[in-house]
Amino acid sequence: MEESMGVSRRGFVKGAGALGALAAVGTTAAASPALFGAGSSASALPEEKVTWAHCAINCPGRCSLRFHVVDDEVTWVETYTDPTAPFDDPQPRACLRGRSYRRWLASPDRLSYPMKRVGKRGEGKFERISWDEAIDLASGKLKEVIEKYGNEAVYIPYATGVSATTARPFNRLMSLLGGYLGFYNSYSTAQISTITPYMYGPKGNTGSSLAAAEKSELILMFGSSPTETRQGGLTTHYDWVSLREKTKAKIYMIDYRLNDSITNHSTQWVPINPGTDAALVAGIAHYLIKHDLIDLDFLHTYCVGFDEQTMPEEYRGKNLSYRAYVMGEGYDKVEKTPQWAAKITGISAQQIEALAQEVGTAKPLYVVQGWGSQRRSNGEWAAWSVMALPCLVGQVGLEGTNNGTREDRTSPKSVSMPVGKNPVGAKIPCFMFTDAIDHAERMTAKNAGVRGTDKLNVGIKYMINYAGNCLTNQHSQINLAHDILADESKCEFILGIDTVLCDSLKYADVILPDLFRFEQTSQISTGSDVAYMITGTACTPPKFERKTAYEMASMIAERFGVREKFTEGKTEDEWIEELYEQARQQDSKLPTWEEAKKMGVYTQKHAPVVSMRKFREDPEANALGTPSGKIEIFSAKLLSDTADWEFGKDDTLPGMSTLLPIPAYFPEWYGIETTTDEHPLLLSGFHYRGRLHSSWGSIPQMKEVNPQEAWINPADAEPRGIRGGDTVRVRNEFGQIELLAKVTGRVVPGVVAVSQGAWHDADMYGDRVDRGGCINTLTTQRPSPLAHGNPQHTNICQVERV
Ligand SMILES: Nc1nc2c(c(=O)[nH]1)N[C@H]1C(S)=C(S)[C@@H](COP(=O)(O)OP(=O)(O)OC[C@H]3O[C@@H](n4cnc5c(=O)[nH]c(N)nc54)[C@H](O)[C@@H]3O)O[C@H]1N2
Ligand SMILES: Nc1nc2c(c(=O)[nH]1)N[C@H]1C(S)=C(S)[C@@H](COP(=O)(O)OP(=O)(O)OC[C@H]3O[C@@H](n4cnc5c(=O)[nH]c(N)nc54)[C@H](O)[C@@H]3O)O[C@H]1N2
Ligand SMILES: [Mo]
Repeated sequence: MEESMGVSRRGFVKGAGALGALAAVGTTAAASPALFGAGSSASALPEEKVTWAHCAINCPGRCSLRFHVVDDEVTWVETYTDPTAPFDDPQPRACLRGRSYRRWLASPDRLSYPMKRVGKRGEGKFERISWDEAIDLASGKLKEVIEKYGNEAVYIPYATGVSATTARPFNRLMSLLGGYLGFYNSYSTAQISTITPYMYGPKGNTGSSLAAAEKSELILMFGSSPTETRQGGLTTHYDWVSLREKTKAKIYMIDYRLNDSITNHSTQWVPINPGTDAALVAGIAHYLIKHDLIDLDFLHTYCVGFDEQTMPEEYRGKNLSYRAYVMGEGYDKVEKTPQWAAKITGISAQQIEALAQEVGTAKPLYVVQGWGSQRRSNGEWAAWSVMALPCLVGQVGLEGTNNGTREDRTSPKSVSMPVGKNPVGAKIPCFMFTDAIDHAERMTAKNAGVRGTDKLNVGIKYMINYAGNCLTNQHSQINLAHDILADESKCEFILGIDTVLCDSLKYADVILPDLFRFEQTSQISTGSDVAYMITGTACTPPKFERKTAYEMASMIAERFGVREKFTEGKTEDEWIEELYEQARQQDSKLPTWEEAKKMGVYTQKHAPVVSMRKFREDPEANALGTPSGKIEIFSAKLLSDTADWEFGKDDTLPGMSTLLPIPAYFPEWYGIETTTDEHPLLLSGFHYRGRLHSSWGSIPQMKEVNPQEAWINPADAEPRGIRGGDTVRVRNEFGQIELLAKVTGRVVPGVVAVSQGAWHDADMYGDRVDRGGCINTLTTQRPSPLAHGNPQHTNICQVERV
């Protein structure tokens, strides 16, 4: 790569080098044409170093980066582009975000020194302190909390800002110090990950590769936008684009937005009301049953619960099957005709019938879902319904099909630094940590999904928030989160570790300034249909007083006398190399460590996977891990697991006293059927191309090209006098946000779409109006019924011009 650079580019590098240096001391640099051509005399050129690196945030496309460095300053960032590589050798090229890392790396807002809080929590007032004082404060308070409350009072919140083989140093540290309250679930997939094992068992969880859809005749994609959420040159976005080039299949995209994955292609948009996928599937099922398009052989051989014949013994004769539900014989006794589904989904009955006819006749059929339809208050049942659809027509486990879950991804073998065994057994659903700060004494296994113990003994008193913005910005109901966090008698100490003062860090008592993964040795394995691994080295030595998280954890370990146990005598670089050698022992094809560092990007091609192929071939020899060994469209286990749980009456169908044991539809609590006069519109979120959650959300150039907007249909905008570009206020019972209006037919009527992850920007000791447009000012902390997951796309609102 270095060799391929011509003189003109070197000239540019020199000029930009001066800018890089400026940026590091706090001036935002803008490219100036006068700099081009500066220093054209070759002898004056300073030496340039180029290092490999990878994006380390929570995007599946952790793409390759190349850092160009002059005089220890990053002058520009590019991505892997090898013009000599064979055409069929895809490359993990970074998107705009990755390529703009220098704006973040050298941002004037970058954290550079340890700090302690001097204002109120959430006010954002801090004062520089020494490392010694910072580590003393953090360790001293940790000791005090452990002594006074026990280890269950320490918590490491869900956080996704760093991905690498050594990304969990604080969990390792806390395991050595007697443990911490654990969590289960993720904010990404709580609902679908919880329901899938009930249906498919732990073995049948993974989907087919997207490449497997090349051979399909019909592809249905629910709640997914690979172009936006899988950006980069070698992740699902790549697979999606190449699939559309190669396949002859007709593609339907079911979304309440005409998302970026549909634009510029003849893929057909099926505009659906949010939170109603289960109703669409029931409407399709009704048509399939009426027109004899159901694959009864498949349902009777491989599944449980479609009709009476395959109901578990003790549930027979009670009209509890899925068929009984669809035909109006069981549960709510309402026939799920396409007309019924049309009223709920907003899709016309004729279109539902036409779609059902195609679903019933096209073979192979590939049904896939993202996680948009499941991050909702009825998301477990939405995800389950989409998975049931291919089963109704027997399109599972065969060439060109999928089991209705998300597409499979592959990555090369990798081994992570052991976090050790956590001596504290108690776990909470990660979404319920604010409850565990506020009223742990009321949280039990039955009402809050507490695991490992019947009830919590003590509230969270100490948090280590490393690389996450989930205390406020990415959590829900920010105004309530603020009230809970601002009360220092509840959580007594918060240690924050980040690269910028994100909203969550404003609640920290001590802040430690981290180095990015490209400022240290780092390795990551990821991929989709093509797997790849990136090995990076430090672009520059640490600047200001920033340190690695491994060093920080080692310093705290030292204060507790467990440094040796923590490090095992190894530097982080030595750990990374040793872990890599362990991975190589499992896959001898991996290059040597030296080769890996030199090549930067290593790719592995895999043949497309068809999910559940073996089960289809021999369902007895390859029985699923469900109680019946079969696919469960009715789950008795779900009923028994939750028999003594407490839940709200609108957590299920009206009049029912249990959760639904079949993939049925019931209205969301804040849904299209439950809007109010005061809040007549549905408000739903989505993941935005311009940010990774809140990451990059403060970079001015990224904000300029990706403005924070409320998408609103002209039918809703006009009566409110709202025009595109107006500033609007979106409000509900939880708060108010202000942002720009995007008046567009790309969102269904009755629904306002706001991308999640914008930086919350409110005076929390003043009017609390969030002028950053962060949707979590308007989301609820009430968890979904079964998973206790985040229903962050489920909201209602009113919109008005400011
Ligand atoms: N650019 C970018 N990429 C990302 C992220 C990011 O923040 N920015 N985040 C990453 C992470 S951590 C994750 S977990 C994934 C998230 O990936 P997903 O959860 O799949 O992303 P979402 O944008 O929430 O939802 C996908 C699509 O579902 C649609 N949708 C929402 N609700 C419904 C519904 O009820 N029914 C239907 N049919 N469609 C619905 C949305 O409009 C959206 O187009 O993305 C990852 N990739
Ligand atoms: N309303 C709504 N809310 C959502 C979602 C939604 O769909 N809707 N999606 C949810 C999902 S799926 C997820 S995964 C969560 C994600 O929530 P978070 O995990 O909080 O993700 P980010 O907002 O990207 O925050 C990552 C933090 O890590 C920091 N960071 C980046 N690089 C480094 C580093 O090298 N070192 C350190 N120490 N810090 C670093 C960033 O500055 C940022 O503050 O959000 C959830 N929140
Ligand atoms: Mo996520």
